[in-house]
Order: sequence, then C-alpha cells, then structure tokens
Amino acid sequence: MKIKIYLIDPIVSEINNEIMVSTPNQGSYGSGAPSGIWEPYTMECIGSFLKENLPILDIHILQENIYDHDRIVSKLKFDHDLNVVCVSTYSYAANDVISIFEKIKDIDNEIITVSGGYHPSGDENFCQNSCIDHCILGEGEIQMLNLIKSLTGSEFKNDENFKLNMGENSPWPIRNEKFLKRAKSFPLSVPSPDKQINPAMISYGRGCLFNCSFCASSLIWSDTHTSFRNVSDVINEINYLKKKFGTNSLFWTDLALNNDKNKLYELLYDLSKLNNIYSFGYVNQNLDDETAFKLQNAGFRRLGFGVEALENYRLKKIKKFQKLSRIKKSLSAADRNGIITRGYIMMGFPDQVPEDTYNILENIIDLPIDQLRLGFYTPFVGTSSYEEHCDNLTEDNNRFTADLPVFKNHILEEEKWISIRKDVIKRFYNSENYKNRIEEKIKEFPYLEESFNYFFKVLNLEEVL
Ligand code: B12
Ligand code: SF4
Repeated sequence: MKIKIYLIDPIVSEINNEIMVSTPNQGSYGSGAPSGIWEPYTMECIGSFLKENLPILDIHILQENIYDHDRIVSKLKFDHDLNVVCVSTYSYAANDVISIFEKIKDIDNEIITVSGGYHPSGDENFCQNSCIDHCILGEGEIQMLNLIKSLTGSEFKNDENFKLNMGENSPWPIRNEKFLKRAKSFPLSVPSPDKQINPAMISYGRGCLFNCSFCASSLIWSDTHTSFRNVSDVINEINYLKKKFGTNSLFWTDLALNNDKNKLYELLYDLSKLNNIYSFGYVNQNLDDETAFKLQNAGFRRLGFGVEALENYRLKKIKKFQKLSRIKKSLSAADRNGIITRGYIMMGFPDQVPEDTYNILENIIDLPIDQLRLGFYTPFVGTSSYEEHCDNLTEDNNRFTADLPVFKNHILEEEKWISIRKDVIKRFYNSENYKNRIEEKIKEFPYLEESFNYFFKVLNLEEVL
C-alpha cells in the first residue's frame, strides 16, 4: 500500500526588515518582541521518527501560513492509496485547522485528517469535530506511528501514557535547507540576524517539573521527570548541521536548560569545545554565576527568562516556585557574564485595569532585561488557569496568541490596553537606565555591539526609539 503523509507546520508571518517574522493577529511590534520564523521542527521530529520506523512512507513537510486555507489545500496532492494530512494545532489556529480539514473532506472524504499538539491536547470538545478523524494527545512520535500502523491493518492502541518522554531515543529531525535558509533568530541575537547562517532548532531534554498554572507544557510532556538525549548524540547532530549547512546559530527548545544542573554541565562541557556556533535557550530562576559563565563559555549568547509577573503574591498564584528576587539574581548572572537577556512579562491579569501596566514599567526598569516581551496573560485551554477563568474568557480561539487580551471584560478596552502597552515598551527602551546599562554592557563585552546596533535599527524602524 502506498501511503502519503503531509505534516503541516502552521505559521502566521509577515516580512519585516527582509526577515519572516511570526505575527499571529498582531502588528509586528505588538508585544515588543517579534520572533523570526524557525524551521518546522515539530514536524521534522515526527517525520523522522515515522521514516525510521516505516521507511516506505512518502512524507512531505510543509510550513504554511495557516490563514491561507486555499493555498494550503491547493498544495496537497492526493495521489496515493492512503493519504493522511496532519496539522500541528495551536489554539490561535484551531478554527483554521477545522476550515482546512472541512475543505479536504469536501475533496475526498476518505482522506485521513489528524490534529496534534497543544490545542487538541487541552480541548476535548475540539476533538469531537466531525472533520477531524484523529486527535493525537501529548508527545506525538509514538502515537503517530501507532496510528499509521493501525491505518494499514494493525490494531490501533492509543497509548494511555501519552506523555512518553521518548526524547532520549529520538532520531535527528529531517532537515531541509529551504526551511533553514529563511529561519532567523530575530531581532536581538548573536550573531546578528544578517550574520546568521542556516539557524537550526535543537533539543537536549523534554519535560518540566514545575507545573505552573498558566503553562500548557504539562499537556504534552511529563511533569514528573525530564528525559535527556545522550550528549554525544547532540554534539554529533550539531557537527552535522555545521558541516552540511554551515549552521552558526541554534535555538534550544528545552523548557528550561538549567532544570537539571548536572545534565546541563555535561552538555556544556562538550559544547564548549565547538567553535563558531552560538545558542539561544530558556532558563529558570535558579541561574547562578557559575552556570551563566559555563553557558557563555559554551556559546550561549542569549537567554530567555519567564519573569511573568512582578509581584510576589501574583507569582505565588501562577508560578509558585518563583520569587522576584531570585529571577532578578538570575537575570543579573546572565547580564554580568555577557549574555543577552530576553524577559517575558505578562500583563492584563483579570484583576488589573489597563493603567496598572504603568506600575509594571516602574519595576521592569530596574531589571537587567535587554529585550522585553510584554504579552497578555493567556490561560491556554487545558491548564488550571483556564479552569479558573473559563467563564470570563473569550470563546474566540484566534485571540489566543498572548498578544491580545482574552478576558471578556478586557476586550472591551482593547485599544486602551494596546496603546498603553506600546507606551510602556517605548518608555522602557528610552529610559536612561536602559540606555546606560546597554552602553556599559557593550563596553565590557564588545562582541555584543553589532547585535545591539542591529536591534536599535529595528527599534528605530518600528518607531520605538
Ligand atoms: C519554538 C517555539 C516558537 C517559535 C516557532 C518555531 C517555528 N517553527 O517557527 C517562535 C519563537 C517563532 C514561536 C512563536 C509563537 N509561539 Co511558540 N513556542 C515555541 C516553543 C518554545 C517550542 C516548540 C517546539 O518546537 N518544541 C519542540 C517540539 C518537538 O515539541 P512540540 O512542538 O510541542 O511537538 C510535540 C507535541 O506537541 C506533539 N505535536 C505537536 N504538533 C503535533 C501535530 C501532530 C499531527 C502530532 C501527531 C503531534 C504533534 O508531538 C510533538 C513531538 O513530540 C513552545 C514552548 C515549548 N517549549 O514547547 C512555544 C509555544 C508552542 N508557542 C506558543 C505560542 C502561543 C506562540 C505564538 C502565538 C506567540 C506569539 N504571540 O508570537 C507564536 C506563533 C508562531 C507561529 N506559528 O506563527 C504556545 C502555544 C500555546 C497554545 N496552546 O497554542 C507555546 C506552547 C508556548 C506557551 N505560551 O505556552 N514559538
Ligand atoms: S512556565 Fe516554564 S517553569 Fe513553568 S511549567 Fe511552564 S516551562 Fe516549566
């Protein structure tokens, strides 16, 4: 039997500064931190696992603008005995996935449609939709393989433990230069976006033990343990990327690299022996000076920090383990060691009014954050925050991007929220604190100068500076 599988990575993008940036339902500078588009990594991981186990499969990976339904459908050629279309489904694209699947079913009702990822894993009702044949919950590789096997005759056992943590056994994702070429770590990174060559995504560990109330990660990964790949396998993969594509920039998908310090040190020891490869990853509030130094020494030039909220009482509610003083120390450790800090902060909690956003400004100005992302508090479906607030949340999935308010009462004041946020971002970057700190940082770490110059050009173009 000839089987064709389409694996579709949905993106929403626009071209900004000649770079494709992700912009679902927002102006490109909405949250203060536009992101470049990366390769369709999720699908490359699933595709390679399927290929390794069932080499006869004809696998096609697409990365398409999810709002362009007709374009996506027109790209699919249903010319095999069995045709399967799979889409990774984020909340903001859930309605679009339904429309696309309906169009596919209109063409041929025998085509198998599969939705996987965050939204189906959190929303049982979504999976009842008649145009979806199968929803895959949680970690996808093994479940998807089971599904394909069942479609070809074997019995389908949807694994009850869908948070399998099979990361340690993953084959390398299928890479494609076409995707790597348009990927960018944007706008503030080392090397600066114009100097990056075929930036790639990579993983070391899967899972996070913290279970924060607003975070959707526990829908996918185990929250009781993290599984790690062999360091030698990771290093071999990086060497392959360097040799085959000239890759000089990596995006680590690990939820927090320092969740297990010993495992991290194992990786950094070998990573620091490689030349000309620079990394971006996420860390938690426990980053100390020693770890920051080792990260820097191994090529980490930018780290993301989930600061989330600036009041301890609020943190206690949504991110129990985190203290503002600890996150400040972590940010400072990275800052002192010449690493660019990207701070994610949430606004628009249900008990706030738009003007409260100005209080955030007073506090963030004291934090050593080089690039600020000010997103709206967004309880994604399936999380405990969602359970708590569902009566007051909009039913419009498209708004769930973290760039728009989602609380019903807040939507009424949307314009005000957005304009105050813009103002806060402007004031942050134009503050004396920020300017002086960055000037000092560049003096101390001259290798950051080019990256900040690029960033300031973008801020100028966006009329932030
Ligand atoms: C990398 C990343 C990005 C990159 C995108 C990379 C790219 N290809 O362009 C950037 C920085 C651009 C980005 C932007 C955004 N992101 Co993002 N991103 C992530 C991140 C950090 C890692 C994703 C990843 O690759 N993980 C590794 C892979 C292997 O895991 P995975 O994707 O979860 O896939 C596994 C399972 O989920 C499942 N699975 C997933 N899809 C499918 C599909 C099928 C068919 C099957 C069988 C299984 C399956 O199987 C996979 C393998 O086991 C996650 C958080 C996290 N650490 O997971 C957020 C996350 C996915 N992003 C999120 C959001 C909201 C966004 C934005 C909307 C934010 C914004 N306002 O800009 C945009 C949208 C971008 C777009 N698509 O246009 C949310 C989604 C929440 C939700 N419920 O919808 C997440 C979960 C973060 C969060 N806030 O909790 N993002
Ligand atoms: S917010 Fe961060 S620390 Fe909390 S559960 Fe999610 S990934 Fe883990």
